[in-house]
Amino acid sequence: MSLVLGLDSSTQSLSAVLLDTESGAILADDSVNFGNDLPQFGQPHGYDESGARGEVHSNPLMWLEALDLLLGRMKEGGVDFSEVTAVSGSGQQHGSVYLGSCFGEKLAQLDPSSNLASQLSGCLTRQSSPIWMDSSTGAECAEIAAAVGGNEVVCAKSGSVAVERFTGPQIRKFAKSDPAAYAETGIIHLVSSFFASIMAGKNVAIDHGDGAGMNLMNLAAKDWDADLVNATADGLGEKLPPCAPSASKSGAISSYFVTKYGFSPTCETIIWSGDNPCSLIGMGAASPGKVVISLGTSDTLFAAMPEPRTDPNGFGHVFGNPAGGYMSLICFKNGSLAREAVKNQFKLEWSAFEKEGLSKTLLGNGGLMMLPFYEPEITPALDTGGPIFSELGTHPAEQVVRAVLECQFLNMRTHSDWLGVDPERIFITGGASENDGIAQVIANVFGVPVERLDVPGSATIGAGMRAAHGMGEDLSGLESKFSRPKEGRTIEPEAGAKEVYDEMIGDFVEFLNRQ
Ligand code: XUL
Repeated sequence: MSLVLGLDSSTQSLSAVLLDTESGAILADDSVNFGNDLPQFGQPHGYDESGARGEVHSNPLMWLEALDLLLGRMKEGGVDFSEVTAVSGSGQQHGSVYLGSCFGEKLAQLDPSSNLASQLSGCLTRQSSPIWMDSSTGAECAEIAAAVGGNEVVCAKSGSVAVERFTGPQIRKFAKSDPAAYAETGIIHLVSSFFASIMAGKNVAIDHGDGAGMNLMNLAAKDWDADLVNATADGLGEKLPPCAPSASKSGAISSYFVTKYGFSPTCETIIWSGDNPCSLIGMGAASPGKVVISLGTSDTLFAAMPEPRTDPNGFGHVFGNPAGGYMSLICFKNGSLAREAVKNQFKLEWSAFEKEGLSKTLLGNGGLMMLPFYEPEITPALDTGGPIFSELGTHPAEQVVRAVLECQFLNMRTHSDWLGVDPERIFITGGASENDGIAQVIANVFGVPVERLDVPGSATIGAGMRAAHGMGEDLSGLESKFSRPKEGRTIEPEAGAKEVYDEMIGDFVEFLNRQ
């Protein structure tokens, strides 16, 4: 038996899986939902909903409280952590945590008779953490781009144009709006490296997968880019942890976890990565050839890339692939956000959502299209939300359901063209991937079969697989154990669908460009 633990700190929850990498068994899994389990923080969906002008921040103390709650609950439930050989994790990408220089010392002396949040709260130099949903840094993006010679330069260096939710522009905004607190900040972590540091009991590196989502890392050099760092904020070079390959070991687990939860003092920690790079691993898509669509709060489309190729329109990103090389990623903010808005508008259940919308309407929805952006969108960049229909008037539930789904995936198809990949199959993951109706629309719009994997959460599983990979286990062996398609759940495109959507996509792009 060889046990590894994978953790995943996402927007709405912190989850864990315990994997036996010899047998391929998932021995335990559990999750703490920030809203339901930690209502005292007043962040029902994992972030402060009162932010103005596009600001979306979370409370990092809530994440720490969740870690103690999750491990305590698993231990009480009978999980024996003493056999775990390695731990790694996945963090929501781009979010950042601002800490004083005391953080490293505090980590080395954590008292297991108390909890993480109360012992580390004094280290925060910024009480809240901007997360990926934040869209408040338009001015800072423009300033960074101008300072280095334009967005083409930012994109060629970092793999993405300057992006509002990315960490560099977020850091610049903090340095401008609160220079005193910025000056007091000794180290800035990503969500991933913050948790990884807590597990290791010392400050640890940012991996190449998540580091590429900051507009600060030079993709070719896989290190901080001096021009981008200097353009972002004064003295930033001294406040960033180093960059390192995703499989790097960071030493034995902190004694806090040994005493409190029964981990072995020899349990190794592997640095964490971002949720999309971890999902790439969990989906078994570390080598080029598979396209993955993850259906979560946001929807993302990603694939491994042998060579970095950048999006000429500036919406797509290139990150480090935790297995080595690169991956592409395109993020659509109105994923479940839009599907839920329609579900709630017509008071539907998910099962009815599928039946209501898809069995009563025809492929192509009789020409009715919708811009399915209930909130400001990332791809394409739109500052205001609110759905727009191609035809005036009120539309019944079944037509709106079909419109939101067809147009979400037409939007995804048109904005992933630049990848130059013609997938033979698409692998889907995330909460909504269980819904056959949604999977059918994806198969129809892309004209290829859609597969689901037999895993409960690809980022969490991917984090566990990365822990084993960091200990020297072969990734392809791990993929054959943990990333297997679910039997009998393949969805084939319906007859005639490809022709309908090949024709409709031109009309959709025209409709989009008219707005
Ligand atoms: C990717 C992105 C989101 C977050 C969600 O660039 O912003 O997918 O990673 O946690």
